Amino acid sequence: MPTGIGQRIRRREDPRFLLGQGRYVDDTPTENALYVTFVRSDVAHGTITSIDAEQARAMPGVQVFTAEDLGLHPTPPPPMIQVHESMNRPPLASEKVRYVGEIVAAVAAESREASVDAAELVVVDYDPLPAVTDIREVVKDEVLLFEPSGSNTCLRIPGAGDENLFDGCDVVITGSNESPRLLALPIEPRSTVAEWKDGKLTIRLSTQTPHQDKAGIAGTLGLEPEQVRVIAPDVGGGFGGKGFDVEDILMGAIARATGRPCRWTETRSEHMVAMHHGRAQWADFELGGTRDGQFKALRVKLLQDAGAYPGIGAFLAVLTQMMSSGVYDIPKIEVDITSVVSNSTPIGPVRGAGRPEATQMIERAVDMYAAEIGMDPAELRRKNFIANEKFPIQTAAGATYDIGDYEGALDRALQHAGYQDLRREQEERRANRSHMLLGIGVSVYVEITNGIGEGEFGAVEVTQDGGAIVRTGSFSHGQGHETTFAQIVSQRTGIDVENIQVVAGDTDRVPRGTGTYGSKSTQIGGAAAGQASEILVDRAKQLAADALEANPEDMMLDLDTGSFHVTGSAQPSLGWAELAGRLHEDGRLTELSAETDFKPDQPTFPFGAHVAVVEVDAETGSVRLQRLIACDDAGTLINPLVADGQVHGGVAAGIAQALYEEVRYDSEGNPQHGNLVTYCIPTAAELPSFERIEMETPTPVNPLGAKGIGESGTIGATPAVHNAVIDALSHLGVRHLPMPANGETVWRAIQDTKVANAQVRT
Ligand code: MCN
Repeated sequence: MPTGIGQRIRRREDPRFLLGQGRYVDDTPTENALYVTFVRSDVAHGTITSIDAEQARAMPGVQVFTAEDLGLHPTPPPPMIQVHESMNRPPLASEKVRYVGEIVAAVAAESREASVDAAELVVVDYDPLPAVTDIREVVKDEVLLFEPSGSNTCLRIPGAGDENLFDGCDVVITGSNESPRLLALPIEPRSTVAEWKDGKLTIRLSTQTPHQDKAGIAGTLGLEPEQVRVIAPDVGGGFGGKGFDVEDILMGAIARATGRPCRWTETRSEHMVAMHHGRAQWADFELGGTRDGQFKALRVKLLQDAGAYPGIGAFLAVLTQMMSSGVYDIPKIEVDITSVVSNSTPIGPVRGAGRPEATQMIERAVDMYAAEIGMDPAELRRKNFIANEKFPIQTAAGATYDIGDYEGALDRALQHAGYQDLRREQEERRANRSHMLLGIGVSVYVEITNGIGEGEFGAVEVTQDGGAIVRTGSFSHGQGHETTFAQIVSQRTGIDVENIQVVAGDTDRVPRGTGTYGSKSTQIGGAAAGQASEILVDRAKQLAADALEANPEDMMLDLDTGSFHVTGSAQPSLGWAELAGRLHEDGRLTELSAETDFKPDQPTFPFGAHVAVVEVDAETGSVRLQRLIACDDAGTLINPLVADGQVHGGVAAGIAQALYEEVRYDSEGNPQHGNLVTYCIPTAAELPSFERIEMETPTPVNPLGAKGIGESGTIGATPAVHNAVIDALSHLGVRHLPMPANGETVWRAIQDTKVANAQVRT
């Protein structure tokens, strides 16, 4: 009996994870291994004057590697970012350090303890230089990180500069939004085990992108791709943060230099400065339109912090630009992008990657516009939505949205929330001068998944016992592919989900792939698995027809029983196991397999509406999230239960950004977030039970009708919660709050309005 698409089955991988039976990189057994510890800069910006490793090298069994020992070349950023070559990133710093956490040396020893002790004996002397971490300062170029480049700007896409952009507008609101620098913070930190054998490097990584890592590692170590095997075992979360990085290059190089297997697992505090951070974008916006609420033009100026070395983080603002129209029909949009380097951990994707920033910007602008013209924020949204009949539509920001029903999503969310009753309660509390203020925040979002329209590999083969193995180039670092990909194959073959094994994350067992980011796995990897299943079934019909001496044209697959027979006559029939058994006897089992690459024409654009209800104590500033209603539309859901889980995790991360999390540096570039006491993440105790409303608008972009769901919750929740806190305080005159809108921020904003109001009265 197939367990097909749309069934709410429990995740098959969960018993393994919940019972502690997951196997992660650090669980890899190795014999005769060396343990590596990295010596990292504790200075944000400085010239290296000396590295003294004598004492460390004198310890028994200790080897120390500096830049000159390994002879690795600096790596340029991905091709979409063209920078001066001085901005290429050296795996080990040799002349200058540019952020706290940059690697200066690597120490290998016989045990983890010995390598940590030896690393402490490596003395690095620096001539400190002024550090810059505030991007509004960085952009002035008064302190340069890379002098030969002559500027801190690493990506510049100027806006059109139309002086008449707001002609004909009665109202133009002006505001800004900072998306604070965040951590991805997976439970499992990064870990690498590298081993050379017979001229081949086998490297186990905690990653989201095994095949891309293979290409990257081979390229930087000067190897042929077939000399590298990447294995990603179970991965304890990635949230956008895991892909091959300088540590992995170094581990491959150190294993080659020592001829021994090498292991490294980062500590939590190391992880917090060493793995790339996310967001860190500043947006100044102007939204213009008519006094009765029709938007006419949007101008946005984006300033993106790329951190110390420009990588994909510099490019994230381009995704923000692409999604800047949000769900609205805005005829004219102008976006100006500047990405800069700063003395901080490099920026990269963190769940949402560029799209939450767009939603936060436009949803804040819409709320400000509503306040300006005195219109209900939900009503103003409704008035400006892209109408359902306009899809597919290219927005003025340049994205071509596949399909949408934004009003449908908003209606469902508002109705479920009891929006009018909430507004009445808010009025009553204000009229009664209650200090427990109620805030209602709305956000309607659209995002882009499979952002650059990539394709993916998928293969299915039948095993001798009639089960199936699915090979996919996608990789699950917690999303549940072992369940949902099996469902896709089960629906098309009638093979029971329990008899379908999903193989991913080993570049020797899966020939090609792109990995997982941008919530693209289901729509391309899932679609490829589905397509391969269909090819397989066609082949199997032919083979069954041969065996039953029937006409292949007349053969059908009965999905309920998983058996082939002639249409209209249930007997004789041949099940998968019987067919596979016969082919196996003839040495032809491999004929019962199929592989394909699925490539869609374009990305997909999931959408949804979130409503947040908060209670703010006007005396203390403390904020409590009471309710979060989420209506997220990812097209056809393969497994609504898995989708629920994805939305729950995403929403928690979105709320965390709005209310709790923030990476901070002091004026000298010292990180203030070195552990989980200073970096504040919410637990279940801080969060209410989320109220999720399902909605499915299938996309025409792939045969599954599926769009991505992995990041939606994060994108929708942050602006809803942020808007809710500001809404609670709006009658006091508060128009803006920086994120995270925590007790301190809120209390200060209330005090500021009191001071301002007192000054007005005086
Ligand atoms: N799904 C579904 N129906 C759909 C879409 C998805 O049933 N229409 C299911 C999928 O089959 C899959 C899950 O939902 O089991 C997520 O699928 P998809 O939206 O295709 O996203 P990806 O699998 O490509 O996951 C990536 C995405 C990203 S980019 C980040 S970051 C992220 C995330 O998903 N990191 C996560 N979810 C995470 N979940 C966990 N537990 N841990 C992370 O690190």
